[in-house]
Amino acid sequence: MSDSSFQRRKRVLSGVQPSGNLTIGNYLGALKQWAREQHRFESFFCVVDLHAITTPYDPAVLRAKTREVAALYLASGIDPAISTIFVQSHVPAHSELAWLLNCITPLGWLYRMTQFKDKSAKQQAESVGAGLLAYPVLMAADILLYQADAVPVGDDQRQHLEITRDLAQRFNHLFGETFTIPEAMIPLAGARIRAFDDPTAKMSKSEASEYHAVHLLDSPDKVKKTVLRAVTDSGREIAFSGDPERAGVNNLLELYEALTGQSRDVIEAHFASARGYGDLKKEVAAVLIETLEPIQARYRELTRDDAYIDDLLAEGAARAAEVAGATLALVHERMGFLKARA
Ligand code: AQP
Repeated sequence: MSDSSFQRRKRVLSGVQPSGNLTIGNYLGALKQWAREQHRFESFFCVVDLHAITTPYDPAVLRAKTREVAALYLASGIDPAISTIFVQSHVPAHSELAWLLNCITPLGWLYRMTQFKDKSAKQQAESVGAGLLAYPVLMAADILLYQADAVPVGDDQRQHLEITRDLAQRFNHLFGETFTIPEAMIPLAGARIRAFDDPTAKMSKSEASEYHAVHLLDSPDKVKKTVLRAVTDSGREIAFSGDPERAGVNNLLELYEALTGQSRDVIEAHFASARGYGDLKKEVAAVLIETLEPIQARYRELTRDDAYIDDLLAEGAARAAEVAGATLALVHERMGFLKARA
């Protein structure tokens, strides 16, 4: 081990946009692994509100969802005594570094991003903002400011992690070693939960259709209704499968796998005697309800007092600003900005 490995614990940074009601996909792809990994890594988790304004939004909803998402981090097991939780816009270094990185980002890299193509296709061409195109640059700034070694995310963020690594390498090449090159940390199970009403699509919190997703704050009744309506196929066999025709059943099984932690063999054996997809749906709904119950109870407790969350976020922003400020100062020096006189 080199001397430098003793200098600091490995770091993670990740975030979720306050752009809707958090889904079970956000929990399994992100929050659940954050809670697990916070014991191994020095952890920074932010509510990425600056990302949430890259598509049309309502300011009052953004404000309310920002606090809600922070409370859901805590309710999902993020411990503020060991992890730093903060709101992205409370640390101006994120916007500043994003601008600096924008200036060294080839446009071609951004036009290739799947998320930009998908999200811009859902809007009128003239209403697509430059921010949606530059979204991955802001995400790179979030990660690189903290010199993060790893970024725990769902599978859909793989491409954005690649561009972050490319940008860090480009910067280091142009201006000298500055940024740590981060690795994506993708969970083995639950990395890409699909929509209940369309298993060809990823489950997304900003999708409005009623039976698209299970949300972390849904009532047991709503969870049951959504899962029982899940689109499947006309077969009967309950087995994991990569066949696109069977994506609905496979999604239910992957959910069951990620929620219970059981192996695929054990799960298939368990459902071998089921009478049909109805049995599978009932059991998936039951484990979902069981998973959400303690999260919701804790959420209700935490949100009795907004001041508690706001105080934690203020403390988190101060800690985050220290780390981010040090990186930004180094970036300024490397890029040749004249230092302001104190
Ligand atoms: N369906 C999913 N399965 C597994 N992981 C998922 N994530 C999102 N959807 C799934 C992970 O959750 C984190 C939150 O990401 P985000 O809020 O920055 O944006 P996103 O990836 O675009 O997530 P959504 O829910 O689809 O948000 P909207 O609808 O606002 O765009 C990430 O780690 C992501 O991988």
